[in-house]
Amino acid sequence: MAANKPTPTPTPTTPLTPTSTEPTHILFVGAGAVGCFYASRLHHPSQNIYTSLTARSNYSAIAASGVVLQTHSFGNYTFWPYAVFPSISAAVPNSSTPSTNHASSSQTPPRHGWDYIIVTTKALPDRSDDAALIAPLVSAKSCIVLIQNGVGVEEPYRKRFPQNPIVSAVTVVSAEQIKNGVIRQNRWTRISLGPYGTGLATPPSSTAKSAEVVQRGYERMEQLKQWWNKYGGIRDVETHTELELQTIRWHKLCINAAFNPTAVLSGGRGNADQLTDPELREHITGIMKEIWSAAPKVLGKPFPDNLAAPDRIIRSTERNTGARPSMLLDWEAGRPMELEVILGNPVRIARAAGVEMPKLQSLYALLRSMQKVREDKKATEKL
Ligand SMILES: NC(=O)c1ccc[n+]([C@@H]2O[C@H](COP(=O)([O-])OP(=O)(O)OC[C@H]3O[C@@H](n4cnc5c(N)ncnc54)[C@H](OP(=O)(O)O)[C@@H]3O)[C@@H](O)[C@H]2O)c1
Ligand SMILES: *[C@@H]1O[C@H](CO)[C@@H](O)[C@H](O)[C@H]1NC(C)=O
Ligand SMILES: *[C@@H]1O[C@H](CO)[C@@H](O)[C@H](O)[C@H]1NC(C)=O
Ligand SMILES: CC(=O)N[C@H]1CO[C@H](CO)[C@@H](O)[C@@H]1O
Repeated sequence: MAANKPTPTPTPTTPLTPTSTEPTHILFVGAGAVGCFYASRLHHPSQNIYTSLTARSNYSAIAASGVVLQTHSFGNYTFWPYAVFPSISAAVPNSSTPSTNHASSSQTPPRHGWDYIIVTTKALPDRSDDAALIAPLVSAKSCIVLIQNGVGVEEPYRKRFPQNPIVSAVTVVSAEQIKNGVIRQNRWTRISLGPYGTGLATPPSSTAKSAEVVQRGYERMEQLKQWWNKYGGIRDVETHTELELQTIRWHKLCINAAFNPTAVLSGGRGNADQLTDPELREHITGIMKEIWSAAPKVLGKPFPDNLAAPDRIIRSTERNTGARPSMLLDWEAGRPMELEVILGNPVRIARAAGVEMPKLQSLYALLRSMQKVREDKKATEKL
């Protein structure tokens, strides 16, 4: 890291391996279940790769004891990030607010900025503009990575950061924060990555500039894949084109837009349990079919054969008894639900492409109203 002036030498120097050059600094924004799990597999000081976290309600727990991971795939271990920050502003390079690290109480953000900013908050565009929140962290060299459910999550970042590479990511991990700073990974590790260009409204090849940004997205994505895979032991890191990744996002809606809203509206039933009720089963199948028919029209590309069709999703869900979707847990805990990215955005994006999604629209309208009525009631009680 020290800026040693190279001594002039008449012979060409041996090419440096990537690990012997500048350190790579990666910041996860949102130290929840997904963030802590993937961050812990990406911190490799021996390879000059340093991963830091911004935490919020669990800051003091992580600052004091690190992140305790109980994993199905890698056993139990404690992850000590390079640095943990109590807020986004504390992680701004050259900011004066000190952060905490177990080795040093004056850990500061990297002077030369963040190479990767990986957003693992819940996607709640109706509550906070996370692209605006991270803006002070982003410099010319930053690649923005979004590991979140839903569709349309990238658009606010692309608008705000037209020149930065963006990698869009979908994970099927099953993980939860069982208490502050303690993350349990129940099963699965797969993460699918794809670069994000201009969005689907504009063809990716529209300008040389956008093609160049996508190209840089590819390069940064390959790097991440290698680190997670080679050093982090995650075997199923998959890389895709921009359009393929969007197909995967829409495909995952067949699960998230079907079972999650239904869990809340059916009075709290888990995914497999919903399928034991014939009327609910028909309703779930109808949602999946709606997505199955709409997505190819929106994306201009059919679902590839390797993605499970609705009947296969239903069969595998039946076997996974006991699973309760995150939207239900959020509703029960009085937290906002990811309604916009799982229901609102698909309805709006499809409509813009001339496709109506009446089943999703009904779920969206009902849940949004339920949430609003409850929050209005809470606000009145407080007065
Ligand atoms: N968990 C899974 O198994 C799973 C699987 C697939 C996909 N996903 C998706 O992955 C995304 C992340 O989910 P998750 O389960 O990891 O959620 P989570 O456990 O709730 O983690 C989100 C974290 O972000 C923090 N946060 C939010 N806004 C912040 C801010 N402005 N500054 C600092 N921290 C902030 C939250 O802090 P507070 O605690 O203070 O609110 C929380 O610790 C979601 O889109 C989810 O749908 C999750
Ligand atoms: C990890 O910790 C949990 C909780 O303490 C325990 O039940 C489990 O057996 C541990 N797993 C391993 C592999 O040690
Ligand atoms: C932080 O400050 C150093 C020295 O003043 C400067 O070289 C560096 O570019 C700054 N980093 C950022 C991200 O502004
Ligand atoms: C909101 C919340 O759960 N905050 C917790 C964050 O972590 C500290 C330390 O474990 C707890 O004391 C807080 O209650």
